[in-house]
Amino acid sequence: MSKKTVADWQALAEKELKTSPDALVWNTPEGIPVKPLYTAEDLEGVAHLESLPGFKPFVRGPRATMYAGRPWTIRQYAGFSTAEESNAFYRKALAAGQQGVSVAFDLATHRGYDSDHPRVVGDVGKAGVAIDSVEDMKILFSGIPLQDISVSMTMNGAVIPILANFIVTGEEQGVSRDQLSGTIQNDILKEFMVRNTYIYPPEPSMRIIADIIAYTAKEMPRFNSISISGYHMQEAGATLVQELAFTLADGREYVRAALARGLNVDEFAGRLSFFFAIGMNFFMEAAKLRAARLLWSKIMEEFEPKKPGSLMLRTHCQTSGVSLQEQDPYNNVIRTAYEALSAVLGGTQSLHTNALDEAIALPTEFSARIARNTQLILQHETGVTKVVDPLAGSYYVESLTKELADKAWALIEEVEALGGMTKAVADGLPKRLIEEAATRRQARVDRGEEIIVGVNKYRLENEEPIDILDIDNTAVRNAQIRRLEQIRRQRDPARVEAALAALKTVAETGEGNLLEKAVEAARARASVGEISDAMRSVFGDHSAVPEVVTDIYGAAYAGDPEYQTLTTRLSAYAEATGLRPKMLVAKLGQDGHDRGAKVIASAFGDIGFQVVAGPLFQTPEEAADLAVSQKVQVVGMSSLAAGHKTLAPQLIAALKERGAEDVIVVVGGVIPRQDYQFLLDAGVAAVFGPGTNVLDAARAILDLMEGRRRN
Ligand code: 3CP
Repeated sequence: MSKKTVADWQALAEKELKTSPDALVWNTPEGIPVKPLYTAEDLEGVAHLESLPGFKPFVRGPRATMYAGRPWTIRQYAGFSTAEESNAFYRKALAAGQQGVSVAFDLATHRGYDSDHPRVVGDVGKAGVAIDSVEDMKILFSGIPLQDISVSMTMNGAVIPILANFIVTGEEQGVSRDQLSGTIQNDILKEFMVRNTYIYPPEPSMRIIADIIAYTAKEMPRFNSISISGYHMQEAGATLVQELAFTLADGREYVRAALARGLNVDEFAGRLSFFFAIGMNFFMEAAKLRAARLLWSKIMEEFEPKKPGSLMLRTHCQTSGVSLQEQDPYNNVIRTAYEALSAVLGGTQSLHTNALDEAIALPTEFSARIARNTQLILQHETGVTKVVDPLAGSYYVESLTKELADKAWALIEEVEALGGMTKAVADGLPKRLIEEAATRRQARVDRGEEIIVGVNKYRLENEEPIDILDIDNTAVRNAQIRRLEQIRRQRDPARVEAALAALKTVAETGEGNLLEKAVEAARARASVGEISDAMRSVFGDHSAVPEVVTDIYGAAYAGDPEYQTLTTRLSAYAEATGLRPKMLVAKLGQDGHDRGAKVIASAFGDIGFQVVAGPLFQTPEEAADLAVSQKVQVVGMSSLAAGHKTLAPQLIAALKERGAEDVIVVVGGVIPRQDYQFLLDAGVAAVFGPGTNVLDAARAILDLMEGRRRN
């Protein structure tokens, strides 16, 4: 029998399909045409195929034996309410098989505010644990031996006081700095791009990072100084190529910052770590991790390190938060399991699997158990740990690895041409590209081109609400305020003042290390807010100007009759009233998750609304002032960090106080069904939860406006 060729297959496929198999090519959002068949021909000339795990360029994994030698770390991100409650949660999780701790801080802490600050009333203890001082941190890790359990802390804004508190907590537990193991996220560039929990402007923020790398390189050899994160980019809507390219370009920028600080590359490079999202594109996500390792070793070669470990990309992964759905939520268990397998096949070092209810609330004990067990079952029951890099040699995966690497490299070069990532971020290119990708995706989902089971297809008629965790934010805040007052009574004010003054001097002069001085201040029991403010008084606050992309959502709907009906109705409204409908998209409190707000602002603008994109971090009163001065008819409040029950009523009251009770208030974002009635009773006109089709929301808002006009 003669050997069959690809041409033979083409002919057979054409017969089967009655058209060219080219019709089966799937054009991914990355611009990668995925063919129905890959063969040895696709791998001709692919250089990385010959490599072995543990050796550069590490495509096949950073360790020689990978999970056969030691499985990845099961590291679930968690934290809520008070330090006491979070500590109890961690201890239970560790006893039930979790292997490392990962702390979620509340947004007040992220942004360097103590719990008693008036700007954070709706945020304390909500989306993470409230930490105001060493005393809270000591409770958080009580009974958790910090020399044995590695701790990840997702902190970027208030990174100096939090790391200082962690070091002092270790000291007071009898664990010296050099024994502490773990990771601090400390990745500010992506905050300016997508996550928005920054405090200071870019330049001093980059200095903070260099100071932390310098301090940990010298004092904390087991500690990873940074977790260079693409996760939030994918969550904000980035394609995998964008996630890969911008993350690695960020990494390169941090290396340059540390070198500029006078460090030798081998002193710190081995303790740089990474963090990626793993979404539903199963093979491409695994290939992404392989491509990331390949590209990072290429980038690091430029700096001519001597140690092989300096070329090695080690990463944490988290299954995709945006892939979770509110509708038919048990589907999320299935999604997360596939994503977890993909992360493991890609060779992650550490993994968080999302809980099924994480699209709407913090995990309950029940949902957290399922999430943890998803990994335990992978580790103990499936056999996937036994063989290193089992996807190696797959025509498809190897080809994807190369294609992703090539495409990401082209984008990395584009960033380089702009002068590196700090400049590219200032120029706004990455943010713009990500927001365009997010808006395109929303249009694909709304149009049913991208299927989400239980959301835009196979939707259930009736959904039973599931039990979710609700935090009594007022009780947490009161408890935190009591402890802050106690600390202030017990500490030596002169010692605190001197430590804060010394920190301020280092900030002003650029001489010395900010973290070293903050450790002194933390020992003296200066609070997170006070340490942050000492630096704020020198560095100032960063404030971003909200920009909105245009003509992406509308373009996807070109010629669509439903879309046209809506735009015609809007024009008719404008003609009848002499006003184009005007809406303020408001973000209140310290919630910086603005993908939803940006997509809405962009899509509504295309549909025909005049949109005012409000700045981040407004108080309800500030948003009401803006609504009045801009004469909007509607305020759309976007809430993704659970502050809605506090903030929406305050917004409505503030509008009333300003005589603007006729302004329609709608709330969108991560709002549990259980809270809808509360919000409606408080005067909210409509609630748009996760999975809302944007056209449906626009139609509903127009109905409300027309209804008001008639009455
Ligand atoms: C590993 N080791 C091995 C092997 N594999 N030894 C022998 N044989 C092997 N096969 C060793 C390692 O060298 C290391 O020791 C130790 O075992 C631990 O392994 P590791 O791979 O370093 O794993 P881990 O300590 O878990 O560290 C993983 C990384 C770390 C490096 C990725 O940075 C990390 O844990 N990151 C987590 C970040 C995180 O959780 N972020 C949460 C974001 P040595 O150390 O002695 O070398 S949550 C954000 C959510 C969204 C939001 O922001 O709101």
